[in-house]
Amino acid sequence: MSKTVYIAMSADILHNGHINIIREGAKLGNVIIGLLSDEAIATYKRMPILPYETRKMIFEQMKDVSSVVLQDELSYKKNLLELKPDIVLHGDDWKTGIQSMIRQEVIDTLATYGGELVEVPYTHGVSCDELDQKSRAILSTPEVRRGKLRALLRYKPWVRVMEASNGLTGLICEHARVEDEASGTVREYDCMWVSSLCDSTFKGKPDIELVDLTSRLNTINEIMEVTTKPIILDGDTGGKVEHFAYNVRTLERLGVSAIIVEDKTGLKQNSLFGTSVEQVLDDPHAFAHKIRCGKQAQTTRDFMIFARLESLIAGKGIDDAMMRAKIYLEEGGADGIMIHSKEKDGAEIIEFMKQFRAYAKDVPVIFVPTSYNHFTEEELAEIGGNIIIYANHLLRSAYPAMLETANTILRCSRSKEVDDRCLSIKEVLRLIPKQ
Ligand code: SPV
Ligand code: MG
Repeated sequence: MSKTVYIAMSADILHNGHINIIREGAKLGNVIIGLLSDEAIATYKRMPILPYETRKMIFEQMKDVSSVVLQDELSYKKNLLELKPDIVLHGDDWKTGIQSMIRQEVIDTLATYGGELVEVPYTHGVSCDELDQKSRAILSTPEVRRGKLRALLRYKPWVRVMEASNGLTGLICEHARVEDEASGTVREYDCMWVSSLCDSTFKGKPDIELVDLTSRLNTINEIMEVTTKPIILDGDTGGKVEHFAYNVRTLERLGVSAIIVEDKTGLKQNSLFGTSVEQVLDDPHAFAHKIRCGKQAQTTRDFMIFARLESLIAGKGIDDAMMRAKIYLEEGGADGIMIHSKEKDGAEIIEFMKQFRAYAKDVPVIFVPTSYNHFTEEELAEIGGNIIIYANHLLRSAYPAMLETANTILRCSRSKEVDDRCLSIKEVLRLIPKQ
């Protein structure tokens, strides 16, 4: 009887390396492809371009493939114990690096029933990074980019978002990555937040809706030119209802995934001032009407409008926030809410979420934990957060570093003393890759 050969793959971009390994597998027996789910792929790299069902169909057409099964996590263990294949086949490139833990688990699992690991030489000349680079043009088209936030909400336990305020900070959001060897996964930012506070501050202006939409669109364009990740726009109050409907269409056309609008009126002040400045909340029904007009104006299913609740910022309490949340969702048709708070202990967020989750189990909720920053992402997700935004941390860390450099040069009448904490010119020149 033929042996069974298990090969796990994500194969979002199919290349000759995949074909080679399937061919090798077919020489050894009947090939079972353990095809990674979209969720599993999203945990270790970007979201797949092709959904699971499409990738499955492609493999099912291959003559060297006997069957395709779902592998819904990076770990092979569950499938191996269930299917007990005689052989697991893999390229020999996983002996070192973050995949080595997964390899060890495969070896240990195979040992429990006498299975065998066969490793074949990795197909050189195939660079996934290069293929990924080539696919960037597709990934950054408005159609593809726009739908990514909804997909992330489906696939990820929470969506991690970082502030991007220009091309350079956009590149940081795009490329920052930390490998977690223990789980064999890679951590990246999923999405970018175009903050009104940071966009204004980088321009030397106050955060009072003075930087107009045309200027904000320039920022978005700058970021889009060099990135592929989805964008959430901080839409301030959303402006006049009549303008909001137009602006939603513009954003949608550009490929922005979502806008968050806050329920304030009059001269908008940044929320982190709290009640030390006048924070005037809009009439809840008027604000719901604004959201409704935006929802009616949009032409795709992808685009999302989040209603940002400022009750806690304005000192109006949880009951007011709950009352407004219901109106914005039920009358306005908002796709989700953002609950904002500047309390350090996070107690009011926890209390609000208890009540909100009892009312709406699945509505996406956004947190901006600038003040209550001791919570980990896991803890925030546990409370009920779906999107976690680090709203201003690149700006806030860059400014003191730049100021210190400027002052040190003044003090020393030369730049030698700051050289150690500056990027070398060589690094600067290599920082921005040619497209
Ligand atoms: C922003 O980043 O501009 C925000 C979030 O609106 S906050 O500054 O916390 O109000
Ligand atoms: Mg803002």
